[in-house]
Amino acid sequence: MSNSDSEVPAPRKDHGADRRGTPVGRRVLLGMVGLGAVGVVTGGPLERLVSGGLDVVARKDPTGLSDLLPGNRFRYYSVTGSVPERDETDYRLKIDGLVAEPKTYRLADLAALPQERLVRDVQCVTGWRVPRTPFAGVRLSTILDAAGVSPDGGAVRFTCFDGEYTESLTLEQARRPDVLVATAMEDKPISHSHGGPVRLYVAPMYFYKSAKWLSGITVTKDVRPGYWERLGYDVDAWVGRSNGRDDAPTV
Ligand SMILES: Nc1nc2c(c(=O)[nH]1)N[C@H]1C(S)=C(S)[C@@H](COP(=O)(O)O)O[C@H]1N2
Ligand SMILES: [Mo]
Repeated sequence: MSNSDSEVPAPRKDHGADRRGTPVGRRVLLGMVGLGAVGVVTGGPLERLVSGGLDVVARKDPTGLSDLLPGNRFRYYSVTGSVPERDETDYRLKIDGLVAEPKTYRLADLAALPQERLVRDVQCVTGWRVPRTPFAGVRLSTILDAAGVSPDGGAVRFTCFDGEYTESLTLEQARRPDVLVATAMEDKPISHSHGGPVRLYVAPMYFYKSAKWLSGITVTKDVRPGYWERLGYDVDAWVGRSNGRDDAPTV
């Protein structure tokens, strides 16, 4: 595993969970970024998950606020212990499923397509946030259009070359202009730690939607919940309007 970026702490398999002394309990606390408040979710999918014994999602910083203090820093996340490195020689992105023409892209193919740059706030559902972070790459809609989505296609499933992480969007969400197949972050090629050479970037949603080490885009009929979504997070992960929050959107 490459974890060489100086600013990134060790990987946290449990999505920021602090195993030291955080009670795994009946309540799941989510830090409320910006408001400085703490949201409590009871009786929702996360709680059912906890009582069902799968407590990995609940075991997080109970306030999320401590993560805010250092400020403006990304946390490194990977659900797997090590991830292979891929570069221009061996990176491939495959689009398949309910499309007229499956395709495989290399980095140079992606670079040849029209590029889009967005500058928005990044927000992890556990509470930390990095304001005004540039991402650039190809709109996902460009890649979907090039493959020709079949009339029965209704959703998109994303897979990653870590072999484990998955994500999903409805086709309507996937076609938004602020959803990118990103090759640059902070105006540099995306580092391995941040999911390079290519990650998904879903600007209006919590950062768990932005699958790192993207290798597959499959058009499906229905949404298939992704890795964290099967563990209780919302599939529709709009910032400020999901995962137990109903504050105004922040992006
Ligand atoms: N493949 C993969 N993508 C992933 C994750 C992961 O563990 N594996 N974690 C998600 C979560 S919860 C967050 S907050 C961001 C973290 O991105 P970063 O490591 O670049 O800060 O990646 C998202 N995409
Ligand atoms: Mo996250």
